[in-house]
Amino acid sequence: MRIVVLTGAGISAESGVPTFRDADGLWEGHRVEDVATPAAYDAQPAVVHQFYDARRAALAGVEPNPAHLALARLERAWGDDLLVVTQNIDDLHERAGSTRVLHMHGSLRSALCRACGSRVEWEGDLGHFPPCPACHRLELRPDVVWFGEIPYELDRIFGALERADLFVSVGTSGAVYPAAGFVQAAAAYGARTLELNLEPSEGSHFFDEARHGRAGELVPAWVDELLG
Ligand code: BV8
Repeated sequence: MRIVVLTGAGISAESGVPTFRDADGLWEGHRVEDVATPAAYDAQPAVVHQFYDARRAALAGVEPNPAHLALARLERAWGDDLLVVTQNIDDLHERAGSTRVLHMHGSLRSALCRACGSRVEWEGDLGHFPPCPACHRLELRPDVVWFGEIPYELDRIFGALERADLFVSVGTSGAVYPAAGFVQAAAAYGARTLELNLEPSEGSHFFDEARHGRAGELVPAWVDELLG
């Protein structure tokens, strides 16, 4: 059975990574358009870097939780028939042991040069505008997909949705497109669809089945069922 799992901020909430919609959510204090759009970066790159440098630094203080670990366990049993597509820019899936992960909105662990287009793994801050290792221009930006930009890996994602027998959505509010439309695409290709979320998402009615609760409990229980 080929499975595609879409994850959002809710899967990292129990690790201490703030979600976007929580009261103290990520956007709190920052208007989305002030930190997560190309226009914001052009207007005030230092503010945008401060936002992402803080999130990158915070990765050192968080660990994968049972939901991330359960998906890594499932991958060891399911192999290539499991693909994780994440909207998250944290590295908790990989640190849990998952290897088949597509970061459709980019990653905090990567920098993108606006001058030469090269990508480089990045640990520290970008706010001091370090030179690009390839072209030496001071044009490195966070390698994340901002609003109005085209998400990464869409061809591979839609290819996997087309072949999927089961589509599972974990910890996402279903508010941001094109990710929020994947459930309908998967269903149209004949896949069964399951939502695992703290509360009904905006697209909850599109799913065949929905289980509501904490990902740290729901995901391990679901994986145990599959691995029987
Ligand atoms: C694009 C990276 C063109 C940066 C992000 C159609 C209709 C309307 C609008 C649009 C549309 N199509 C496009 C748009 C515009 C826009 C959009 O969707 N706007 C929204 C606001 C209406 N989309 C875009 O601009 C996209 N680009 O469309 O390009 C295109 C597209 C396709 C093909 C060709 C051209 C680009 C969007 C990407 C933006 N970048 N992130 C960064 O992270 O800083 S989006 C960012 O916000 C996240 O990556 C994520 O995608 C989204 C947040 O959503 P969630 O992850 O779901 O988090 P949230 O806090 O909302 O919800 C958490 C959920 O978890 C909740 O339901 C909660 O109940 C639950 N939860 C909490 N705790 C737990 C839990 N669940 C379980 N256990 C728990 N413990």
